[in-house]
Amino acid sequence: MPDTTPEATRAFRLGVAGPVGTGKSSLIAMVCRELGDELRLGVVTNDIYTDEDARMLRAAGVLDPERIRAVETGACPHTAIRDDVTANLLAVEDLEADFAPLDLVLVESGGDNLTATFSPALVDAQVFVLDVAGGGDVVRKGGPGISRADLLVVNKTDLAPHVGVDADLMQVEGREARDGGPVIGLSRTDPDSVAQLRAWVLAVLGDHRSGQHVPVDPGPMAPHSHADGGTHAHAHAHAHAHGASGDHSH
Ligand SMILES: Nc1nc2c(ncn2[C@@H]2O[C@H](COP(=O)(O)OP(=O)(O)O)[C@@H](O)[C@H]2O)c(=O)[nH]1
Ligand SMILES: [Mg+2]
Repeated sequence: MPDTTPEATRAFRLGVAGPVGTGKSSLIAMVCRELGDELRLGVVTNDIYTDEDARMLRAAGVLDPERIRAVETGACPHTAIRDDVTANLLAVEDLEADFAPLDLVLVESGGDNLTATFSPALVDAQVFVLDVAGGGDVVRKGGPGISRADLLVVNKTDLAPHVGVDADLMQVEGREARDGGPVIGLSRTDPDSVAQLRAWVLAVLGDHRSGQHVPVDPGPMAPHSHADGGTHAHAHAHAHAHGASGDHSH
């Protein structure tokens, strides 16, 4: 082990949150593919009872499988990224120690909830991922991740015409909800959008390294969805659709 200070081995930790199926694992695979040659990367996934996300990412072949670790969160994935981050911190620190020095560790949330956010004790910055298939009104329903994550991604813009959603309008509404904060409309089929994501990651990493990046807490799960019938119904529709499909590919 080289004699390095904790600072020297401390990677930039980037959380990726958002509802199940919006494309968090795919976005992480994309970042690994785009930046794996120039950055030393690690990934931590959070799943309720399995290591499905970690296995999907290992199978994608975008990163040395050893650099992808799974945390099994039990029933409450949002707790493991927000209220008791111990298991996640240990996984991140193990990765950083095993592969020191790392530049970037990506942490995928379990995605059980529209309003789950990461604690700033776990990540330095966070991306919140929505997709057009979740419905054009989901941005307006809001939540701390949508309004205050470091980046909002409106994913799968290629699907917009098929699901009758205006992806541009979703992005406009996202910027309004975020007081002009960054929003990227993303699709793996749109190289310009992939380049925008890549540039954003490099910019925030640069800010982190130069001490200009200030971690922001988006705030706890808002008194949002369970107080508000509309949002409540939406969140559960999402979960049920996923469960009913029997698709565990998230
Ligand atoms: N059409 C389309 N599908 C995508 C895109 N990104 C991801 N997906 C698909 O969305 C589904 C869920 O993706 P996944 O990354 O597992 O979502 P997660 O549950 O948020 O991690 C998978 O079938 C992906 O192939 C995209 O840009 N366009
Ligand atoms: Mg996933």
